[in-house]
Amino acid sequence: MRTYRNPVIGGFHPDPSVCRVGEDYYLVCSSFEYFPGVPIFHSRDLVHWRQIGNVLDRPSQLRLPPEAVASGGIFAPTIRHHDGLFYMITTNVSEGGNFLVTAERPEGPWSDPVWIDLPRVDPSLAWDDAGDCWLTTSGPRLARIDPASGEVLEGPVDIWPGTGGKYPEAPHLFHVGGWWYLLLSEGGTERGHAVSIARARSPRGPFEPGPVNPILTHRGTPRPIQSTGHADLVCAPDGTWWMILLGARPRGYSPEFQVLGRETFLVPVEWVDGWPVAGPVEERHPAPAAWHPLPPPPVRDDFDGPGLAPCWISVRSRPDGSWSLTERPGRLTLHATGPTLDRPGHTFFGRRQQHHDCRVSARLDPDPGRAGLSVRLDEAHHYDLEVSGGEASVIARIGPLRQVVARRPVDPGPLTLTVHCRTADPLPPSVTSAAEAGAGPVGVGARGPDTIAFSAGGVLLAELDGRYLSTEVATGFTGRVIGMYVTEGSASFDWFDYEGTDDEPV
Ligand code: 6LW
Repeated sequence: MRTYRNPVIGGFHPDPSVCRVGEDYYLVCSSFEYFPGVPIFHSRDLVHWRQIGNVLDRPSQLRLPPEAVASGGIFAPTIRHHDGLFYMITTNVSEGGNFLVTAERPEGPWSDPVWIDLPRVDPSLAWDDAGDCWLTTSGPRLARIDPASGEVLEGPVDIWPGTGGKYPEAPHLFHVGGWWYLLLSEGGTERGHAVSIARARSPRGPFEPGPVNPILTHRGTPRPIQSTGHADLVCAPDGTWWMILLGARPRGYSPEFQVLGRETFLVPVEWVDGWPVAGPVEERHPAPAAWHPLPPPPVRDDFDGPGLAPCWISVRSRPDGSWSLTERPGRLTLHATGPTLDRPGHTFFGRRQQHHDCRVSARLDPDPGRAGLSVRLDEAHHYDLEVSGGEASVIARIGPLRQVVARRPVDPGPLTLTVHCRTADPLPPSVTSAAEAGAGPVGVGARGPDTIAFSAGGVLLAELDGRYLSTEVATGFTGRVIGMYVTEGSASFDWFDYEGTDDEPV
């Protein structure tokens, strides 16, 4: 029997929402303080996804001022298709609140925001047969709106609050077989996460809870996939139902730690006596009937195309003039906009770390400037491999501490920088501390359950404990992003490689 492998979209891709149009599926995720925002993916089988763009790709749609804290910005989006139009509704918690944008084609262009004067997060849309548009938010609350103007026509009112878990959120309404099903997540987005269900004859309720709630949770289990929740449902053309949801893959012991953030998973749904039943979420499940594999994504971005690939994200904004693909053709040239990665306003082009084991390399001409590769969770948690003034150095920023942990001279001119992330599995019973590592490059031999190694020109400079760049240390809703930066002058990058090495093909 053919199976597929979870997660279906690895790395920091939380709060997934999915819709189907004919035989095509479209999926969006949260993006928080990153610009452009709300990555959008396409699939023909729910398993193989390709990013086709970013819904919020211009400042008129997404403003993230310097005060927008890490894990602020864009929270959970919902994508729906109604009457020939795509709708994406989300919340900018740092500027403006709830809004929706529309598009005729999922790759865009998407409209400017239609603002909706309602509090709370996790907005979702559903239409009834009369054409009325129902909006739900965390709480959960229900309102009727005019999606063209954003005007609130009725409500908001509280609806079924779940089974008592904290943060009843991510409500989605589905009209199936004469019932309105309310799918809800509760218990918080960490290890207590759960998905519950209720139904009513009208979106206004009253809602009766399902006979077995939660319908899906991994709380309190030793399952390798944890934090499962924030779910959306979709029906395939063959009538089978599927749930898309977030989960995490923690590693290590007491406490576990997660470095990739919350990822996107897929699980089959059965209907039993008129109620959906799903889970647990396994690493492998029997595949959907449709099967449309995609070629593996290219390891190398040569920066030879006319535009940037959609995987590249910057922090808060991407000012014109801070980057160019034409200044030195075939290269990504970056100009510094701020002097440090420790504060907002710097020039950074990164992509999500999607595998526990991966190798990232870039060919850099520092031109002369201060530039390099950074593995980041936020301004206060990043490791940098930096080139400046004839020297390559490794800098660790962990909370209030900032330390140059290794440096060595390098020849002038282009240089290849390499970052190698590894998570040990099976886990070692003990962790050697960096202090015990002895002579040689910093940290080498201090192999904890998660390491990040930094090399310049093929020479290893340092190997650091990756757990400091985890959700448990940094807190927040994101995951690791690895990318190129410049904090002084300018630099050009000839190419950037990202190779995930821990995945079997799906
Ligand atoms: C999101 C909430 C959640 O708004 O985390 O897992 C919050 N669920 O629904 C941020 O991603």
